Amino acid sequence: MTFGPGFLWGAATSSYQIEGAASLDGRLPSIWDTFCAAPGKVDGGDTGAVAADHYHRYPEDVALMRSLGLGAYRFSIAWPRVQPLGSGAVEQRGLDFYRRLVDTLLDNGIQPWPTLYHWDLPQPLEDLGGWPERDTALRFAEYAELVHDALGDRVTHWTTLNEPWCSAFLGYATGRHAPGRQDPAASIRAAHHLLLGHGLAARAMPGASVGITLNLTHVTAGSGSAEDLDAARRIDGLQNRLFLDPVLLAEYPSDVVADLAPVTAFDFVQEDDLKNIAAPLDFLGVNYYSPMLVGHGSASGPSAYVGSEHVSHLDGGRARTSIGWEIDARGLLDLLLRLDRDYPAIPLYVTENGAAFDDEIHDAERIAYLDGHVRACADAMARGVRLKGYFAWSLLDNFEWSYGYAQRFGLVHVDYQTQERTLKDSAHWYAALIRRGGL
Ligand code: IFM
Repeated sequence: MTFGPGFLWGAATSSYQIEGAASLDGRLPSIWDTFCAAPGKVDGGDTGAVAADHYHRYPEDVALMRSLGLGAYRFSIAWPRVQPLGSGAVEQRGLDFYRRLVDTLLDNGIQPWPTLYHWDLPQPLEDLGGWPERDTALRFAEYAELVHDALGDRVTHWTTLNEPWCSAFLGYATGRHAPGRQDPAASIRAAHHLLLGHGLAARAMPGASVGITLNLTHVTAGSGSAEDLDAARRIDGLQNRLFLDPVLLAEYPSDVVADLAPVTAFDFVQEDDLKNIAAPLDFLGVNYYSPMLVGHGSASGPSAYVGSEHVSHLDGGRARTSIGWEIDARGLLDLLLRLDRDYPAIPLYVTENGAAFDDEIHDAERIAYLDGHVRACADAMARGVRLKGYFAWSLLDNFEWSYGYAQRFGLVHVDYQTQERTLKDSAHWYAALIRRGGL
C-alpha cells in the first residue's frame, strides 16, 4: 500500500500537554492551569506546569522529528503565552518561542502546522464568561490575526480550533475539562461562539491555507429498530453534524436544533453568523480514535451529549486501549467515506489518530492500532476519498488532560523524572512507513 509522494506524514502535540514553562516569559494562567489547581479535577493532582518541558527542549524534539522523517509537525500555540490577558498587549517573548520553533522546523525540512486553539483559553477571558459569551469569539479572531501577522511569512497551513466539541461539552456541560462548568445551555452557546470564532479567525488570515480540526466518529445503532436508529441519529447530530454543517454548509442541522429545543432556543445566533462560520476553508482536520455504538435506553456514557436522555452507549465487544476506548479501524474508513459523500468539496487530513497503552518502549499494541488505521486511510483513498495526510497522536507522551500523565499516547516515551526521550518501537515503525511511503 503506497500513498504517493505528496501524502503528508506528520505527528501532533498541543501546547499545554507538552510545553511546561507555565509561568515563564510572561505567560499567564489559562483555564487549564486554574482547573489543575482545583483539588480532585485531574488524576494524581497532575498539572501541565512542567509537562514534557518542550519549551526548553524543542531543539531536541525537532531533531527527533527529523530522525523519524516527518513531513509536518502539528502543534498548538498557547494563547496565554502570546496574549496573556486574552486581549490587548502582546507578549513578544511568547511569540519569539513560536518563531524559534517554526524556524527550527523549517531548517529541518518539516512543515509547521500550528493550531491556534487547543483548549488553553486565557483565564481572564473565562472570568468574563468564557466561550458562552459572544465577545470571546471576537477576541479569538483578533488573536488569530496577531499570530498570523507574526508567523504568516513562514507558516502556510493554519488550523483554527482543535475539537470544539470537547471545549464546549466537556468544558461547559460535563465539567470534566476546564473550565469545569456544568451548564448544558451554556455549552451550546459555547459551541456556537467557538464556531463563530473559527469563521472570524479564518477571515482574519488572508492568504493562509486554513482548516479546522473536529473530533468526529462513526456512529452506529445497536439494532435496526426505529428507536435505536433515532438514538444514532441524535448522537451523530451532536458529535458530527452540529459542527460539520455550519462550517461546511452554512446551516445548523434542523433535527439537532429540534433535539436541543428543551435546552436552548438558539437565540444567540445573530444575522450573518452562519455566513461567517462558513468562511472559505481549505481543509478539514479529522481526529478519530474510536467508533460509537448507541441504542435507545436510559442515559449512559458521556453525559456530554446534552439533550440525549434516551440514549445509551453500548459495548461493541471490541478490544480497548488503556484509556478504555474501543479499537475499530473500520470506523475510520466508514467515517472518511461518509465525509467524502456528505461534504465532497473539502480535502481531508487525519490530524489525530493514535492509542494509549500501558506498555513503555516495546509497544506492539500501538503498532497494531496504527497499522490498522493507516490501512483504513489507504482503503479510503483507493475508493476516491481526497485524503491528503495523516498525523499520529502523539509525538511525545504528554499530559492527557483530566487523566494526567497516566495515559501515554506517544511514539516517543518521556521519562517525566529526567525528561529523557526514548523512541518506542512504534516510532521506528512509523519512520519505516514514512521512508517507504506506505505499508
Ligand atoms: O490528548 C488528546 C488531544 O489533546 C485531543 N484529541 C484527543 C487526544 C487523546 O485524548
